[in-house]
Amino acid sequence: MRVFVALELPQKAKDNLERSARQFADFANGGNFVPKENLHLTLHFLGNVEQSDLIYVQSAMDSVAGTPAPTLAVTRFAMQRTGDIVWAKIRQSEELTELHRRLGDDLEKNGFEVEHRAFRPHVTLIRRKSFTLPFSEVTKNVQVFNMPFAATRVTLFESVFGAQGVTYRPLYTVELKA
Ligand code: 3AM
Repeated sequence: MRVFVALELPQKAKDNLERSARQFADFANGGNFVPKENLHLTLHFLGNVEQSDLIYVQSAMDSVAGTPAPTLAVTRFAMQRTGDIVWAKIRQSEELTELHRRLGDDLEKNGFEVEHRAFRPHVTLIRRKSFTLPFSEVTKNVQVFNMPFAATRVTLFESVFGAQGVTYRPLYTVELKA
């Protein structure tokens, strides 16, 4: 099964991102808007993992349970390098960097491969975006709700591809210290 570990976002944060997404939609020719309930901040993408190996992912997650919850805030909207994805960029913080690093180290100790590219915390909002105006013009019309919020839940999700597109099925969660 195809899995990844992510920070869940509080409902209020998802509501605010959805409000911004609706403003982007006014300028969209198409594109896949991530459904509100799917919004998340990926910490580590693991790809295909056998069901019987999930316990090793869970034990890596257990090692970060109770560590400080990062305070997240959207800084701005940006295009990902390939140019077809719109991200809400998330401010770096020590807690977030540390959570990402510790979880990555423990996943590696348990035999998983994790990416060593620089961690660019973000929430994906739109895939295959297509706008009627240049992105720099579009963003002038999109409000950034930058109120900080605590992200207290680290969840292992399975990506399930179905007729309705991708859905993310939560398999296991650990709580951080708020
Ligand atoms: O949180 P985002 O949207 O950036 O892009 C995929 C998504 O990240 C990423 O895993 C998250 C949940 O699907 N993803 C998918 N395939 C990937 C791959 N082959 C990948 N990340 C790295 N390598």
